[in-house]
Amino acid sequence: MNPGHGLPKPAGWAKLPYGPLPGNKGPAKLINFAGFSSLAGGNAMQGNKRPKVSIVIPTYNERDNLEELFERISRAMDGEGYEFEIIVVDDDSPDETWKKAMELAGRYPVKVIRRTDEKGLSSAVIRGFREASGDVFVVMDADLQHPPEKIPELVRAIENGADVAIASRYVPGGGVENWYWYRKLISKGAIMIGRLALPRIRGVKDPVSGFFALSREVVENVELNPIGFKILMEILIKGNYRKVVEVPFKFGLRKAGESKLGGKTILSYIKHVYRLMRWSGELDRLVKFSIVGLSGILVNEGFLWLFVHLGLSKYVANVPATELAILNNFLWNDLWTFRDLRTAPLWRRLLSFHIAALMGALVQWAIYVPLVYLGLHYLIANLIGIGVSFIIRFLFNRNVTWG
Ligand SMILES: Nc1nc2c(ncn2[C@@H]2O[C@H](COP(=O)(O)OP(=O)(O)OP(=O)(O)O)[C@@H](O)[C@H]2O)c(=O)[nH]1
Ligand SMILES: [Mg+2]
Repeated sequence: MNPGHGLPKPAGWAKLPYGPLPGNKGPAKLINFAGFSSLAGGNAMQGNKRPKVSIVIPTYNERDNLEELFERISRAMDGEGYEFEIIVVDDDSPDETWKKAMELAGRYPVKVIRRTDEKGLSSAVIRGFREASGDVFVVMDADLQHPPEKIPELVRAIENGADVAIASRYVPGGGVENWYWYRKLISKGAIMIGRLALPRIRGVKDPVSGFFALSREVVENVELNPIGFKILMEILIKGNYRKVVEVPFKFGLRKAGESKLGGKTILSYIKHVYRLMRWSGELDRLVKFSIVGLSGILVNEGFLWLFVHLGLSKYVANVPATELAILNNFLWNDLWTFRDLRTAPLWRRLLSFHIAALMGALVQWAIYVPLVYLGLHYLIANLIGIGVSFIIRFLFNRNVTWG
């Protein structure tokens, strides 16, 4: 490999040599890509020209993995004739990963960014994007759990028209090695929550993969939030893209060093999903859905009172009262909560809404009975049932009725 593997650098980069760069200035919370220099000639994928590839690798104490990592990347990329650069974003690792990367920069096309004033996986990747001069960005871990030999396949997918190509554990042919069943369960459960709560990523099987490629345009002029560690999810919610493909891969065992992402990750993930729900307007829908639900209680009670006063039996009167409440809720959700999502025919939306209501009632009952049997106060048991039923009804309606 020759070190002068000179990639044309974007304007802002012209003066910066390969090697360590000063840390990020200022604690900007949201990193804006407006400052990106556009590439001359526009999207390289439009012509026959092969794209240049910037491989962004966040590192923290990964010193012993770097040599094999760079060697395998270079072999894979050279084998396919891709021009590429490796961008290591290191958070001033105590094991001096940055130093090792600089040493290797003589043999491989490596830019090293040593950040001393900022930490965090997502912000490291975002920083890497800012320094990248390629047409296609690839993000991967340093610990060889992401096989570098997959990179050409991901880049090819972009060349063939995808905007984002994900190395996915959860499409046929993909998988994880040596994970305990509970780690698999947590991983899949977390993904399910994300896909249900954020309909834009509903079709993506592995939206939290740390190994993926994207064309530069996907994140150009997009404000990505550097908090959190699932940068792909952030990109999939906020990015400019149409087509996502998933390429199967086997998530291997870490080669050397130790894991940085431990137990705090679940809570941090839930917070991230919440932030993205807020950003994408899904949280607003949830609030509207709740308000409509409360109005339904009033309608239900009101009609129950009316029917009983008109002489209907108390045992029967709650049936039409409930149905009227369901119709009330449907109307307001259709006109307000999900106004922009009325694509299915009215009869299907109405039917689907009733199915959700029925499912909610069954779930509420199925939670109430055993909890009361186990000795919980019946009012509390009912409240838990209502809560779970509410979530199920919201998710079903959001993803099916107005999906
Ligand atoms: N720059 C930077 N890199 C980080 C940070 N945390 C983790 N990384 C890197 O991000 C990648 C993923 O972290 P890992 O610890 O391997 O996470 P993981 O793959 O989920 O966990 P294991 O399966 O145990 O390896 C690795 O290359 C880490 O070195 C961070 O705060 N800053
Ligand atoms: Mg790892």
